[in-house]
Parts: sequence; C-alpha cells; structure tokens
Amino acid sequence: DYKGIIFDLDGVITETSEYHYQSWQRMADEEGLDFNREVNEKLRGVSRRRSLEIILDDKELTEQEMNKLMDKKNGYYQEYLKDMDENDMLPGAMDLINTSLEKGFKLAIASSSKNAKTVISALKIGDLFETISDGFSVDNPKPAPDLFLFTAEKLELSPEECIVFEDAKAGIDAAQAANMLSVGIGPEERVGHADFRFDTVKEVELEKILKGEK
Ligand code: B16
Ligand code: MG
Repeated sequence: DYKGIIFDLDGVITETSEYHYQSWQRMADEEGLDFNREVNEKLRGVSRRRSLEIILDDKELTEQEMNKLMDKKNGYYQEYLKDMDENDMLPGAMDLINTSLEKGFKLAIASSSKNAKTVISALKIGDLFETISDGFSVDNPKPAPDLFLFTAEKLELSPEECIVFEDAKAGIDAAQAANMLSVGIGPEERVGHADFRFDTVKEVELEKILKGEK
C-alpha cells in the first residue's frame, strides 16, 4: 500500500519556471550566450549547475567563471522570489495536498532547488510536510534517484510505498529509478513515460491513481 506522497516543488506546487527562464535569459543576454525558450525546456527540473552546462553547450569555462554566472542568475531569480506569497500556489495544488492529508498520507517535498526553503516559506505551506529535501540534500541531482530515496528514508518508508508527483522528464526518470509510482504533470512529450499523467495539477484524480486505473 502507498503511504507517502512526494511532491516536486517547481511546476507541481508552484510555477516558478517562468522566473527561472527570465533569470537565465537575462544572464545569457548580458554574457552574450545563446539562449531561448526552446533550450529552456531542457532545464526543467535540472540542477543549477547542469542547467548552466546545457546553456554553455560545448563552451568551456573555469570553475570560477561558472560560479559567477550561476550567482548572477540566482541573484535575478531571488529578486522574483521576493514578490511571492500564498497566492502563487498552482491551481489545484492546495486541494491535492489537503486530500492527500485527509487520506492519511505522509507528505514530503523533494525539489532540486537550493531556493526551495525560501519558496515554501513564501507560500506558507511548510507545516503541511513531514520533511523537505532540496538542492542541498544529496550530491547527485535528478535524474539520479538519490533525492527521492533520501526523502523516502526521512519519511521512514520504503520506495515502493511512495508516490511521486513531478512535472519534469528528469524528475520522472528519477522517480522510476527509485522504484516509486510516478505521476507526471504536463504534456505527453515531457512526462508521457510516467505511470500516470495529467495535463495540470487541477486535473489530478488521486482516487484513480490509488485504484490503479490508467
Ligand atoms: P535553483 P524542482 C528545480 O526545481 C527547477 O525546476 C529547475 O528549473 C531549477 O534549475 C532547479 O530547481 C534548481 O534551482 O537554482 O533554485 O537551485 O522542479 O526540482 O522543484
Ligand atoms: Mg519541477
């Protein structure tokens, strides 16, 4: 039986991906790097460092130069976060969290972001989760299973007892590698390989997932 639900943050509980995009774009423009929305699609759910590597493509930079560009992007991103509040939950996210709690599930957040704690406190939802894992929790980012396995351990559950909600390809890959039930939020091209898929959080039917109907 499933006992725990692990939520991704960006793209499942709140929509920060536009802020991430605007921040990378501004940094890239200033640095004369090629970047656009199409390349941005590859950054969904991917760590900050890996995101920069994708933008740089085959350009080689020193560790110091890379850190400078990551700090620059993160500074812009944090400016956006200052304006966030509880109204920035994705439609349906609060209902899904409440239904999960009513059904007796233990809840967790597992985000690749090093800004996850800031986002969660802006949304004022921290108390609803037993544990929160973020970009500082493990060394190997998604698509490696590490973050989800770490989170299951914190919940004191086996991977097989956990359901993961994710909007990113890298996130579904990670959930599958961790041996958890995966629920994709988004289009077929991105998360069609998940065990279940819904276009938006608002459309998620937890009953259907628990009954195993696809
Ligand atoms: P940061 P998630 C991910 O969060 C974002 O989807 C991804 O776009 C971002 O690059 C990554 O966090 C790292 O974020 O620069 O704040 O550490 O979807 O795993 O909640
Ligand atoms: Mg995400």
